[in-house]
Amino acid sequence: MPSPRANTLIVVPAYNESAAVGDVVREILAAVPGAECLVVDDASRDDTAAVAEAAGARVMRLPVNLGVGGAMRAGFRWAVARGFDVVVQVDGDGQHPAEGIPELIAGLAEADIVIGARFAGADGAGARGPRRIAMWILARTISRVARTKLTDTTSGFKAAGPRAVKLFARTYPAEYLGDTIEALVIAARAGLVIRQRPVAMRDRQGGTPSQNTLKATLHLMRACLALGIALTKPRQKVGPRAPFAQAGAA
Ligand SMILES: Nc1nc2c(ncn2[C@@H]2O[C@H](COP(=O)(O)OP(=O)(O)OP(=O)(O)O)[C@@H](O)[C@H]2O)c(=O)[nH]1
Ligand SMILES: [Mg+2]
Repeated sequence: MPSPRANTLIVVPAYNESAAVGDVVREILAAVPGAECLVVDDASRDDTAAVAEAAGARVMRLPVNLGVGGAMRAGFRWAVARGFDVVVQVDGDGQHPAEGIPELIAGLAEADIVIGARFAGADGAGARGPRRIAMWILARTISRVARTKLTDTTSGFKAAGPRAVKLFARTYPAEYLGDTIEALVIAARAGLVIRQRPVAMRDRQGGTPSQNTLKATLHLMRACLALGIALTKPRQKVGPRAPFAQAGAA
C-alpha cells in the first residue's frame, strides 16, 4: 500500500548550507515518513550537495546561482514531472522545524497554499520605524488581494497543493523577491485559496546569515516595490479546485 505521504515532495532551496542541511534533511525525513526530500543546491561553493545526499535527500545541482525563486521553480517542475501533487518549501538553515510540516499539509484540505506564519512580530508588531511600516504594508496589501488575514507574507515555510504546484511549475517568479511576495500575489490573483497556520521558528542552525538589520530593512522596502509591480501583471488561469482528501490525513 502506498504511504499517505507518497505524493509529497519537500523542497529545500539551499545556498552554502553545508553546516545545517544534513540535520535539516534528516529531520524532514523523520517528521514526514514516506515523503521525498529534494535539496536544490544553487551553485553553492561548499559541499552542500554531498552533505544533503549523504543525509538521504535527492539533490538537484544548479550550474549557476538562480536565487530562491529560480531554485523553487526548478523544484516545482521536478515535482510535476514526477507526479508529486504536494510541495512543501523548507529552509536549508534549520529555521523551520520539520514537525510543523504535517500541520501545513493538513491545512491543504481547505486551501491551495498554506503559509507557516511566525507567531509574534511577523506583521511588524515587534519591529520599529521603516521596517515596521514595510511589514505592515505587505501584510495589509497581500491580505486584501488574498481575501484573508495574512501576517507573515515573507515566510519561506509554505505548503502548496495540486493547483498551486501546477501553477508554480509554470510561473514561479525567479525575479528578486519573487519567491515570497510575488508568488503569493500570482496565486491569489489566479483565484487560489491561501491560508496561514501559526508555526514556531528557530534561529539559523549554522552557516552564515544572508542579511543584517539594515539589509533586512532595505529588503522589506524593496519588497513593497516588488508588490506594486506584481499587482500590475496579468492574471494567471487555473482549473477548479478538486477535493483533496489525502491532505487531511495528518
Ligand atoms: N536556491 C537558493 N537558495 C538560497 C539562496 N540564498 C539563500 N538561499 C536559501 O534560502 C533559505 C533562506 O535563506 P536565509 O539566508 O536563511 O534567509 P533568511 O532566513 O531570511 O535570513 P537568515 O537566516 O537570518 O540569514 C535558506 O535555505 C538558504 O540556503 C540562493 O541564492 N539560492
Ligand atoms: Mg534563514
